[in-house]
This record gives sequence, C-alpha cells and structure tokens, in this order.
Amino acid sequence: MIRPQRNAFRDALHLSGVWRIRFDPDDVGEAERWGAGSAVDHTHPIAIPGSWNEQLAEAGFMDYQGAAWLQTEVFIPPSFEGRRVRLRFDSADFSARVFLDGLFVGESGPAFLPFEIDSDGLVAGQTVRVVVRVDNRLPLDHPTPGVAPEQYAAENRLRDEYRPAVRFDFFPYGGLNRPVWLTATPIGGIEAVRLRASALGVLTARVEAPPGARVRVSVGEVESEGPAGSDISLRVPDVRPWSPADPALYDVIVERLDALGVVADRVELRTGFRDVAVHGHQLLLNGEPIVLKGFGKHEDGPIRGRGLDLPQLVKDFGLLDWIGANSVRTSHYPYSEDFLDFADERGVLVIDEVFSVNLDFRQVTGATLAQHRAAVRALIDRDGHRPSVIAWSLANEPGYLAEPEYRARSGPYWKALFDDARMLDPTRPLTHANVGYAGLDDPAFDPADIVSINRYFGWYQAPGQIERAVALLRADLDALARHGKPVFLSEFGADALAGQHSTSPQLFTEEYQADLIAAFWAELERHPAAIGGHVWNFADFRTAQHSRRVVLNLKGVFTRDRQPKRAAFVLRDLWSGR
Ligand code: GCB
Repeated sequence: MIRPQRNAFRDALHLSGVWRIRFDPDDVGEAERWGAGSAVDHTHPIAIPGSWNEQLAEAGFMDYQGAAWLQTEVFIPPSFEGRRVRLRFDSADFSARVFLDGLFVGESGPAFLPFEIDSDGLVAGQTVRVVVRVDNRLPLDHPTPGVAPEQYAAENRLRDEYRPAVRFDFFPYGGLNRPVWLTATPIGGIEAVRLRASALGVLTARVEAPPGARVRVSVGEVESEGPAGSDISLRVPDVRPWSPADPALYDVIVERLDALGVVADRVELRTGFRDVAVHGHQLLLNGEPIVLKGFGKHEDGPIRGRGLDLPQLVKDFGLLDWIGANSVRTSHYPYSEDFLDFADERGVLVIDEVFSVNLDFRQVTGATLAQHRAAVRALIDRDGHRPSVIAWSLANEPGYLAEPEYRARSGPYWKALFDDARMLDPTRPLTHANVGYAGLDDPAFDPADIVSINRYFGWYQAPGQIERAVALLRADLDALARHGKPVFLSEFGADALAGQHSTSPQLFTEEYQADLIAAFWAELERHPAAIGGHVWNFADFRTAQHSRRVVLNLKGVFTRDRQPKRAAFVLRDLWSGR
C-alpha cells in the first residue's frame, strides 16, 4: 500500500469533515441494510477524523461499545477518469466494513493500520454514498483480547470491571480516528515499496508493480533500474547518516517505466540512512552505544479522543525537545503516519508497537496467532522505511497466569511470531514489554533482542517507598542481565495530580512522582545492562472508568492539556542539563 500522495500521476482528496453517524446497539444494521445510507440520514453529526465518544457524550454515547454506521457522500472528480480510484482509510477503531451505495465493498485489516477499498462503484464524475460500519469491540481471541460480559461475572471479578469493558488501561475510543481519502493512481502503477537504507549509503528497494514492469529508483543524482519484485540497489556517496543529532532525510523517487522507458507512475518516500544493532548489553545506532530517554505515549486528547490532532503533534514534539527526550514507544498500537513524519524529521527514536495488549493465553486460538502475524506484517509494511523506527515491539504485557500449561503454550507462539518479524525485517531489533507478574522467566524474552520490562515498584508494589522500589528494580535488572542482551525499562512512573504537594513521600503528589522518576533514572544510569528507560507516561490520558483512576491515568509528566508537572522540570534537568 502506498500512502496517498499528489503528483503528476497520483491524486488524493481528503474526505474529512462532518459526516453522519447512527449507533446500532442491537446489531440490526446489516439485516436492515443500513449500508444503503438512508437509515443514517438525519442522525447525529460526527466530525471525522475524531472519536464518537466525547463528541456525542450528551447524546449518551460516551461509553458506547458496539457498531455504529458512519456516512458521507463523495463526488468523484471527472479528472479521475481512466485511473484506479480507491477509498483509503488511515485506520478504523477497531474494525470496519465499507458499503458503497448499499453494496458491501470491503473491510479493514489489522486495527490501527490503513486499508484500501477498490471498487467499480467509484466512478469518475458521479456521487457515491459511502457508509462505514465501525465496531469498537474486540473479539475474545484477538491479540488484544476483548471482554465477554459473562467472563467477569464467571470469574467473580466484577469489582475489577472497567466501563466500557476493556482489558487495557486506555479508553476504547471508537470511530474513524484518522483521515479518509479518495485516491486516483495509474492503472498498472506502483502498489508497494519496501526500502532498506544503511549508514554506508546503500539503499535497497523492492517495488511491487505488475510483473515485468521496469522500475527506476533514484536519490538525488544517483539512480538504479530493475524489474518490479527484484532488489534494486544504489549507493549514495558521502551520505549523512540519520541520527537524533542530525536527522538527515533523503527523498527517494520510485518510478514505473512503460515499454518505451517513459515514466508512467511516480512515488516519493523519505528515508534516512542508519544502522541499528544490538551488541551484548548495548544498543548501537550507527555503531555508537545509545541510551533511550523518553516516554510511553498515547494518541489521546480532550473531545477528539483518539482523533488525529495535528496541533497537538506539533506541541508534543516541541515538548519532547524541550525536555531532552530522544525516544518514544508507540504504546500500545501503531500511531498515525503523521506522528512518524515528525519523528523522522526531529530525530526521535521510535519503538513501534503492534496492537497486542494483555494477550491472554487462556483465550489464544489459532486465529490469534494468525491475526497477530498479519498485524506485524502490516506494521512493517507501513513503517519499514522509517529511519526513526529503531525496533519493533510485538506485544505489551502478555500474561501467562500461574498455570505452567499457558506458559509452555506461549513458547512456540512467540517463536513463530518473532521468527516472522525477523524474516520480514532483519535490520531492526525485536522486543516486547514484560509485565512484572509474568515473571523473570517470560518465554518471550528468549526470541527477543532487547529485554524490555514495565515495572511499577513504588506505585502498585511498595507504594510510598522509593528506596525499596529502587532495590526491587535493581534486583530485576541484575537478574535479567543474565540474558546477555540490553535491558530496557519500557515503563515506570507514578500518578500525580497536578497541584497536589507534600513535604513527605505521598502517592499522587508532584514531588513523589518527580522523586521516584529521578531515583529510577539514577539506577538506570549506573546499571551496566540498562539502555535507558521510558517514563509512563508523557501526558495524562483517559482510561475506561475504574475505581483506581480519577477520570484519567495521571502518570503523565505533562497534564492532558500539556502543562508541565514538577517531574517535567526534573527530567529536563537530567536529560538535557537545562
Ligand atoms: C501498565 C500498562 C499501561 C498502564 C500502566 C498503568 O503496565 O502497560 O497500559 O497504563 O501500566 O498506569 O497502570
């Protein structure tokens, strides 16, 4: 899939704006043919991109989980005649089925990743009604398992229930949270491009186009040609390797040539030349050891929910720079490509995470692994050319419970998943974020290149006791160093309510959060196996309702509206000496 772009061969129209939405709590829309659209007329307005929850809270849909039908009308420009016309969704949360003038024409792939709809129903010069059934529930055997209402009751865990019912600690915002496009591309054009670029200036491209098509790849004055489907390589002389200190980007032009050698399609991608490697306990960027200083984040904001928010992205990258951070994990799902544009440009190192949170081996079926693999493949396809992406994270906090059976069952699962990812991209290290209760013998550590751990000592364990918390962290780092791999603290932190203060160690105060983070950072700096850490979280974010959350998860070092807490100043001092 090629991201929408506009040039002499390609066109793309943004379908953002105010659409209509009708909620379908009884799941009758398919049977009643709501896809035809008339049933959705005169219903609620909904701004796209944006989540339905807060936009329509007053109409009663804040916590809505289920299907909803979103509708707009699109005029297809006459200039699209003779070209391949498609609808492109940058994502749908969490899944979507698309109808054109009442006919089902296609559906989404892995959640948080783009999908395209190709249909004869998209005719130049005509208006079509686009209806999208979006569902923000997750199947029970998804790599991020959903919740069956009976399940909580059966396990007598009712008191542990989140509302809306989820098994993760962020809000299940529903809707079309990223842009929707109408695209026109040449028939027989370029369908996909995979790039690899090393710090020595060698670029290898594999281009998907009709079999036998000739393809030209160029960077500035340097070019190389070959057939579609083969590896086409070139070498850029005197290349400036990409790094946080100098995030040098190069435009890669990929052209499909016709039988006469005339250009018939053109795609532009930006990449950077750099190498990532793991050596013993070190993570190397362009051969130099690097310490990761940064955050786990979320795509989250007031009113638009998980909807793409460009001003907030500009602000966030400004704050990352202000605080002296050099990296982010896209916890707990792939972020927008707009986010990655900023990361590439600003030199922010990204651990790119697939959407798999709290994988529950009691619920794993053959379908789970198949979906997980498809999600990893789609993520690598989308982001593989990004210099900012330095590692893939294949799961966050999978659990095995106490039963040895589940732990044993997980070994082959991880091996298959990690092997796949390594085959698709041998150039980047692989990891997953381990949860404390899964133990120090987590089977996913074996195939991983970086041992990543989320640890809440000083918060969920040993609350209020920073010294003891640091001792517990040290014990885990020491134990995990035996893998001989870099150990990364992928989450640590404490909730702080902005404006809450104390002279003694008190949970929820700004001082406690700042002191805990500073003490953990000192331990990470002195530990020989540690390659840094990510504070959880960059900013406060909304979760489903739960008795341990005060509307938001308050572990942000910035508030939800991006005001600094005390910890932000402490980190700025530690990370940038300012
Ligand atoms: C975790 C999860 C993250 C939560 C965090 C917390 O381990 O990975 O999604 O938000 O803990 O604050 O409890």
